[in-house]
Amino acid sequence: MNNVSQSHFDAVIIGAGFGGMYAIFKLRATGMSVRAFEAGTDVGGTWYWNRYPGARCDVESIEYSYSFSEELQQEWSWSERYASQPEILRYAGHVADRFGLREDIRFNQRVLTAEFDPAVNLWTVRTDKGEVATAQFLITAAGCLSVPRMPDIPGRDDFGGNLYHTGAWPHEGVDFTGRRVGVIGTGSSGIQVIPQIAKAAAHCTVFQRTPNFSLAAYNKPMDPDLAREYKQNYATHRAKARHAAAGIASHPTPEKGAFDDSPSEREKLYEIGWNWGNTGFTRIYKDILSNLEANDTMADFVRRKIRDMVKNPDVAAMLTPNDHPIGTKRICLDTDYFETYNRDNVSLVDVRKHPITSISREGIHTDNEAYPLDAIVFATGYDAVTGAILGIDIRVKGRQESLAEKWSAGPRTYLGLMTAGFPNLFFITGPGSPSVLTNMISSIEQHVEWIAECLQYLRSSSVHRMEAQLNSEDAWVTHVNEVADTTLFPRAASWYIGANIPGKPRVFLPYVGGLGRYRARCDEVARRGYEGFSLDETAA
Ligand code: NA7
Repeated sequence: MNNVSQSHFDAVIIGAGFGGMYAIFKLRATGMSVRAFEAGTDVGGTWYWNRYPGARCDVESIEYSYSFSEELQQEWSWSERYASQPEILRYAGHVADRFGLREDIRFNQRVLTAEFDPAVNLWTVRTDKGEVATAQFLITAAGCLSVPRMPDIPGRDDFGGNLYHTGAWPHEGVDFTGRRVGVIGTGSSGIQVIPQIAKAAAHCTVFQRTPNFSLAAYNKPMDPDLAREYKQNYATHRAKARHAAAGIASHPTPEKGAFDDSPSEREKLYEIGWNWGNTGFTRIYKDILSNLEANDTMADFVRRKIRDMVKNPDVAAMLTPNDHPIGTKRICLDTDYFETYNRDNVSLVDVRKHPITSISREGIHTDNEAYPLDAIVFATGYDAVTGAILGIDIRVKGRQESLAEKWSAGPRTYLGLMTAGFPNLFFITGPGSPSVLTNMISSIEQHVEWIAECLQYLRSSSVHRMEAQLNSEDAWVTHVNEVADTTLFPRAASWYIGANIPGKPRVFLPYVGGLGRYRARCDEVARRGYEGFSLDETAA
């Protein structure tokens, strides 16, 4: 089969990360033939590419795993509270082996184009290796954080040392011993990689544009009692996660607002929350992400923690976030991040004050200084949520606009699952769905299960073509924005809103209403015979 250059399937899946893998499993289980294309040489998606030292999940490992197989969740054991990238990649490989997923995946093939022919109700997908596949259904599982972004700094490619991006890390690893390393970016990736680089390098210079809120993860070996308890009660924990806002069972569902407690009671709760070491910290009170004054009480608490951890008060001030409410950029979880700035071999450069002007053969230049370097690490993020989808030329025969053209002012979807005018095309964790605001695996499972059920319904009712209706799409886009506007999220210039990419439309990309509420809506739509979608029974 490996040499076949054209073939037909019920569904083609783009990507073999956690979304694509589960889609293969689930659709196959319903009797469909599938073919997945994956640009990497193995499964794992984001966890395949992000091999930088310190890469670790910010959802507790016990929850960051598939729930669809009782045998799988009983037999797999995590070694740490927060799993490291190598362990998550081993888990992905284990799942692929256990369910024989690799036989339906073409690795090392990047999908370049996909075209739907309405005359025959078929998608034709072409890859960079010349393989062509046709399918009635096309499912993108290309990842929300899978297109690394390296800013175009003048002279970048003239640099005489090595350039790295955290999201495309060399598989053989990098030895920073004795080297002068510059790191650009202090988002989750920068905050994880900087302490690791600092331990090895002769000197680590961090180029920071925006300081971020980060909580100590208090990572540790897996507590055997917790693991045992989870395995005994997985059904209960998973059910809770499925209906939780972030798809995480351990997150609190607070009833009180921050001002329902006295300042000292708040302080006590924040201290407990801090020592918990979990992103659920921002859910201690129900109004942290919607009321700026409430948010300030929590932000101030974390700012004080930063001042306590960083010995040099000037450096502490530079590291203190003050341009966005806490939680409105993805909150980071770290191991020794702030303490790393107490090391003699680490220095911090404020590039908002003194912007990077160029990179030369020798190193990085700001408007007031030159920093000679042997290596530069870009921890500068991704073209998030839409980048991977729009990296593929997606078209419908006879329709003038490509998907990229349709979305030129921002993505438009109905439920984040489909977009009007592009029949039989489904997005897993697409824009307009909770995706990156949740435990991705919870969101992936919800989408894959909804899509698999939908495809079964279409087949059993002889529907050959399905697409989102324009008016339901318009209403959903309005709803996504309205819900975002009831929160503090739009106040941050974050990748959630496309602000990290010059020229990217500023549209709030994920659905902030919570996974539980979103799931109920999707289920209701299905129960009503896929309300808001057009179902066409005409056979091609
Ligand atoms: P992020 O969160 O997008 O962070 C990127 C960082 O890089 C952020 O600090 C940016 O500063 C900085 N950046 C980007 N471009 C530049 C330039 N040109 N100059 C200086 N600094 C720059 O990406 P991550 O990989 O850390 O995390 C992505 C997600 O992965 C994370 O949220 C988790 O969900 C996992 P800025 O804030 O834009 O001023």
